[in-house]
Parts: sequence; C-alpha cells; structure tokens
Amino acid sequence: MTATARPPSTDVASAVSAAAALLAPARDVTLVAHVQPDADSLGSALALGTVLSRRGARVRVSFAAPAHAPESLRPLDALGLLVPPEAVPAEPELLVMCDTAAPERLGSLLDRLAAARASVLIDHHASNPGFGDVRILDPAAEATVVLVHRLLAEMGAPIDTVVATCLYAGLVTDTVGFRTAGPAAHRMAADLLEAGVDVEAVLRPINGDHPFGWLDALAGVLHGATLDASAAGGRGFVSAVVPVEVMERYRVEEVDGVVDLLRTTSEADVAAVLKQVGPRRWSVSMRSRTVDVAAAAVGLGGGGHPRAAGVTLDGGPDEVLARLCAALTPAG
Ligand SMILES: [Mn+2]
Repeated sequence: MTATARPPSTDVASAVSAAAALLAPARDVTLVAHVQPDADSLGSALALGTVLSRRGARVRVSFAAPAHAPESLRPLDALGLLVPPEAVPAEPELLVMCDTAAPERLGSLLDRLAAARASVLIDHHASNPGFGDVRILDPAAEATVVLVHRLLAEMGAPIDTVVATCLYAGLVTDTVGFRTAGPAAHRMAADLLEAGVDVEAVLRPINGDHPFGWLDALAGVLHGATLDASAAGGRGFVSAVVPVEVMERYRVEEVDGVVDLLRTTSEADVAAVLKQVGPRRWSVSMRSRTVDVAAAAVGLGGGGHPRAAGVTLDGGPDEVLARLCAALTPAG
C-alpha cells in the first residue's frame, strides 16, 4: 500500500465536510493562489471558483504577484474570474487559499487573511504550519487539486470540461507527469479525461512550446552547470544559474523547465536552479531523488515538498550555492 492509497484521515475528511458546509451557501467568495502561481495553485482556485460561480455566487480569483498569470495558464480562466489584487475586497466574506504553504505566500494579500470573515485553507505542503479557520491540509495528497476534487465531490458538484481542465493542469504538473501519482490520482485523471480534458491542449503551452531563441539561452545556462559529486552527503549536487538577462527575456514556461533537465543528471541526487530575481537575490528551485530538499529549504526560510522545494536567498551565486550545500549535508 502506498501512502496515497489510504483513505483520507478523519481530520482531512472533517475539514472537507466543514469547507463544503461553508461554501455551499456562500454568496461571495474570494479564492487566492500563491505568489508566482503555478498550475496547481491557480487550477485549484479556478476549478472551485468556476463551480461556485455557476452556482450563482459572486466569485473572484486573484494572486498578489506578478501582475499577470503565466500565459500558459490563462486559458484555465474560462469564466473570466481573475482579478488584480487591488480588486480583492479589504474584508472578504469568505477567503479560500489554495496551495499556499505559508501565510507569506499570499504576498500583498496577506492582510485579507486576518480581515476575512471566514477562511479556508486547501493545501498539501508538508511544511505548512496550518492557518485559516477551516484547514484541508493533507501532505499525502499529490496536489492541491486532489483535495479540491474531493471537496467538489463532497459538495455534489458536477465536473464539467472547464473544471476538469483546471484540475488536470494541477495534477499533471505537480506529479511531474504522474511520476509521483498514486492509484487514486490516476483514477481521478481518468475521470477528468472522461469529462473532456484535451491533454495536449493543456500541456503543450505549459512546458512544450518555446521560442527558437530559448534554445541558445538554454544552451548557455546548461553550459554553466556544475556538478559537485561529494555534496549532499556524497549523493551529488548539480546546479545551474539563470542570469537576470535570461529571466527578463524569457517566460516562466521556459525558465521553469531548466530544473527538469538538471534533475536527469545521473551523478546527482539533488538539482538546483538559481534564478536571478535581483542584483543579489536568487529564487532557488530544488529537486531530488532521495534527499529531503523541503527540510533544507525550510531551514533556509523556504518550503515545499521532500522531492521539490524552493527558497529565496540573498548573496552572490557562490555564496548561495555554499549555503544550499551546507543545508543539504546531513548533520552528524
Ligand atoms: Mn501544489
């Protein structure tokens, strides 16, 4: 039995019931994704938002930054529910936070959490400390959309093609193409395909469609990759740097794929990409085969999952790499 084949714990089940009871009669719902939203976060918010909107509730979906959703995820907003953060009420009637591992991941919308009349957290990050009035928090779930799918079932909501497409986008990306998906998640995927998801239409814009110039930029980034076979407790560490010029010229759809190439390095258990987001500031994405990169990230002020985590660090690139290597070395 895998962990994901177990029935949901009583805590998660009761939180799902409590959330359904709050959402079913709600007339005004604000759903928020985390800053730099990904397909799981935005897909969760838009799937639930679409259902609530079709039930007649006034619904808005937002996130604090950047100014626009990634180009590849905009088609998920079939009903036009996305609004800029300024359009989110100062005191939301009901606030639903999707895939937000920590309150700070709400960015400038963090003040809405304290001001909301009621709030619901839906998340699967093991590093999540837990916040909000009702907490659907299940680290055994492969993606937040899995929890949204469970919530929609509890609400008796039909899954149409629009909702299914939002859920599928989060599921396929958070499981790295179903590599980390258990049997129940595969069954969920089957249900979503039966509801009409066009897999190629969802996936190609997200990670299979890049401008020609990206090939040269990617070659430069990969050319600068370094391997430290003795790092991460001897399990090996590969890293690459994406300089600010490349960050500014290319989309998240290009840049976020770099770590997926690095993680295929045979000699390295851990892969890290340092994305330059300021003169001396780096958004670091880590992936691993066995090392707990979430623990390393949390130790440095970030968060995530055991095999995929991130953190923002300040300093020169060598300094940042040294801090990562120190955090990845098992104590003792
Ligand atoms: Mn997620």
